[in-house]
Amino acid sequence: MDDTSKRLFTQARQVIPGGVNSPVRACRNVDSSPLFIAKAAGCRLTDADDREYIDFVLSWGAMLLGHAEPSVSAALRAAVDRGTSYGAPCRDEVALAEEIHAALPGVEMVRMVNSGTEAAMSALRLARAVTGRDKIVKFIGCYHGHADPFLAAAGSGVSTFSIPGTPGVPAAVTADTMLVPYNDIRAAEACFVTHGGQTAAVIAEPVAGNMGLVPPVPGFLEALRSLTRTHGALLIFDEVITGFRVAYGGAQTRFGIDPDLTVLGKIIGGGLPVGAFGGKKRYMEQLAPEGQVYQAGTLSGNPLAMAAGLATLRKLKTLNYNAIEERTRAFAAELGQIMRSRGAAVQTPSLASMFGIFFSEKKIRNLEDIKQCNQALFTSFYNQMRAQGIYIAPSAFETGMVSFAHTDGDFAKTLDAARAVRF
Ligand code: KE4
Repeated sequence: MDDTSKRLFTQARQVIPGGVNSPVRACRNVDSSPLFIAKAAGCRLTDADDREYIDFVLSWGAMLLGHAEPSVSAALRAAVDRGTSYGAPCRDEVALAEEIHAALPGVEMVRMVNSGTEAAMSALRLARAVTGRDKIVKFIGCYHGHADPFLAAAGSGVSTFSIPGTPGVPAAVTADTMLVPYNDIRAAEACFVTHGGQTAAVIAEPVAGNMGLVPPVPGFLEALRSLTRTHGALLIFDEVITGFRVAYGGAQTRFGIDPDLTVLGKIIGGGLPVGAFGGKKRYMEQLAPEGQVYQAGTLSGNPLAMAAGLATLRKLKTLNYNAIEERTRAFAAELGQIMRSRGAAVQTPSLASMFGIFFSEKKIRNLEDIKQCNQALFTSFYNQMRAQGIYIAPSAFETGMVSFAHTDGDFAKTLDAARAVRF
């Protein structure tokens, strides 16, 4: 069935570690192997064996419009004919920065980079420079990319492989990273009791998406804002997933919180490699060449990436976020009902166009809860759904993503596939 993918995977493993360029894609956590994708359009992927799948991964959230969206593809085709990289400023960098500021007013200035990792790493450096402090508070199960300071107990790939930290990261680097359970404001406060004067920042996914979908409990984000203000630390919102997804203005607009710094990625690149970090002008102006904090990148502000990102945001601005939220909610609720009617204890929370699938009796609040979930059931569900042409994330620690390209027919086909699953 997946002969070409299997052959390509064997070939890939000769020249690429694990046969993949990012660990979670290897599908090891669900006892499977990766499909090699030949093309994508709308919410559909076509693999190397010409089989089609309904895609609920969407390049880990980047493709909110769906794949090969016409206005994005047209913008990219036009941009290619103007050259692919200048290493100098271009008009679209300014336009995208202005578009981001207009959508997220708290982001007064923004610097483009090439990945979420680079954005989070740079935001942390800036926060440490601005405060003159070294320690940070990070939430267990949140993932901010693979820069050393964050790999103390990251979610996503590391959590999937249950590696608490990773070889190659010096203990001295993670010694300044204080880890607390997500949604546990008391634990975050305790960090400040012991290290308040040394803490540069609290970094959080305002809606956790790297341990499955875990929304903030009421008051959690507000408490982080007040705690950081009280102690002179910066609040960094990692909106790589939530930015332009949970609202056009991101989680900070949806929840009415004004972070000091914001990390962005995925959607703002329209599928091209883009990250960004931004925030209050008084902080951002401390970045070189204006200030002393060094940060740089050959391909930062790349014209193709800017064109794709701009076209994406301009299209998203015209779309109805309430409608996709309601469609995702109804779909996730019915998916959960179908699975429960077939004897599986499952939670299928949703928020905006994100949904979770947790094989658990209880509501999920943090990574510990998720580690109690039935991994075997998730693995079985994943493989039975993939065999029916439904492509969900190959890890219980990832989040389901819906695009504006998903139709009622796609949801119906997916729910029919769930009805055929044997638990
Ligand atoms: P990248 O360096 O992968 O562009 O972004 C890192 C990152 C930062 N912050 C958040 C909240 C993120 O979700 C991510 C990356 N997300 C994972 C999947 N949840 C990327 C998938 C992968 O590692 O292959």
